[in-house]
Amino acid sequence: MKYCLSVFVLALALVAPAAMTHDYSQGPVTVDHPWSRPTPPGIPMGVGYMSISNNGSSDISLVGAATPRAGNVSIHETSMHDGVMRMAPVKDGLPIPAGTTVELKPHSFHLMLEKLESPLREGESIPLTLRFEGAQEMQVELNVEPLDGEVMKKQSMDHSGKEMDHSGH
Ligand SMILES: [Cu+2]
Repeated sequence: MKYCLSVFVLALALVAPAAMTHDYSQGPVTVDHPWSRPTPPGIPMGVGYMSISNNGSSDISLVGAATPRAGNVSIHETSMHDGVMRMAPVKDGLPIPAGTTVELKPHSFHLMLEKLESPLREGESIPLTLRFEGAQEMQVELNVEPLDGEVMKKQSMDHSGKEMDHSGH
């Protein structure tokens, strides 16, 4: 048992840094680790996660995004109301005040890649254009990361369940 655990930890240590490290900087903006999840066939929606830092002295907003892989990309926020998880489009852009970092992550802000023309597959890099108010547009790539391990599998099942009833993710 102990042996298995240490092999698992070692494997994580070897694999994680390569998969986790990629960032983009342009002017005052740094986008760290843009990533996505593989999508099951027949589900035309995917997600986009990343953290965006504004190292400048004036506020900016993320106002839109686009990728050739999806018909439309929306900025969403997932929130809890009376114990029910919901998501809603972020109106007027996602503010990133000067000197702060905003994380797009599961159960929080995220990009929705809508009208996917083909499933997102593990290992792919999805080109993505981020449009800002107060900063120049940026090109990044979403790494489609594997759903490996029990915790990830469970999250992914939760995720698709919620996606089906459109109550959030
Ligand atoms: Cu969403």
